[in-house]
Amino acid sequence: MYPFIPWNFLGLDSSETSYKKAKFVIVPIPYDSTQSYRTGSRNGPHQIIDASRYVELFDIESQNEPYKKGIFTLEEMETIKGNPAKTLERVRTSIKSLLNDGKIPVLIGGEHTITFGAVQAFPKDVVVVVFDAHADLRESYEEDRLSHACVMRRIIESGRDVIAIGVRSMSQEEYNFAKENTVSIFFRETLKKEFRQSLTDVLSRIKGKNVYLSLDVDVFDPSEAPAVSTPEPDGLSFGEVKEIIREICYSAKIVGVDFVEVTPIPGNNITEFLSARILYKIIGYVR
Ligand SMILES: [Mn+2]
Repeated sequence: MYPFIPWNFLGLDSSETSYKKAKFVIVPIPYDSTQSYRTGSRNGPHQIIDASRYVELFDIESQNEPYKKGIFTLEEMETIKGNPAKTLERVRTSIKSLLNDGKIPVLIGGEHTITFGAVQAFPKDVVVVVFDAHADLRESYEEDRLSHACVMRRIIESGRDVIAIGVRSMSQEEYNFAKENTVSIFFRETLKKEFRQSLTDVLSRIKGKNVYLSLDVDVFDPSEAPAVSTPEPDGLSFGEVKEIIREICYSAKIVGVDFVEVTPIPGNNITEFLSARILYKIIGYVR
């Protein structure tokens, strides 16, 4: 037992957090190396965990305290800034060891590249549901195949299914690739016009399956989550994302989660608090 309250997600007392009893393990990965526009997502994990300490433990929607399912926070992972391949291998082996212990890993990034490392720790039948303003389907970006802008392409090539939600920006090359490979993309525009039908379609694809949830914070509207590298206008609201995630958690078996690309703006903590809130909602929804 710690002699003091350790720094952890939600600021839980040491008596309320143990690795052995935890269902969820928070994995902070302060990695950014290929981020292209505004950089600094390496500071995301620390800032999100800091914000989480001010999130109310009681959840009005479920009328209980979801942290009682058991949450343990790991120390920040040591990453290798200039070497995505080695960093991803480190992520993969860490996640693998958590899975061997029967845990649900909850990664906090860092840039989106880490998702590729994490997903490789899961069997090929896992469906990756990604919330993102971008398709991340490029063959390479700035001559780097392990750029954050290529992460979903690498995951598809690894033989895993990807469902992308909230996309509102992509290149011609990505559009063609998505068409040729029948990648399931639920565009922002479609979600706006046919929210109910889109949700039904998403659920029919993941029902009863093992799902890995990946959230790029830029899926949200920049007015709700400004601390992102590339603030694409016309994003999803907190309420919309929450509703889709809730229904996914109720229909599928969530085996892993990540939340990436928060790029803190000094003096503005809106995004970090929203991030902590949605992560706690997900922990509450997972069965
Ligand atoms: Mn993105």
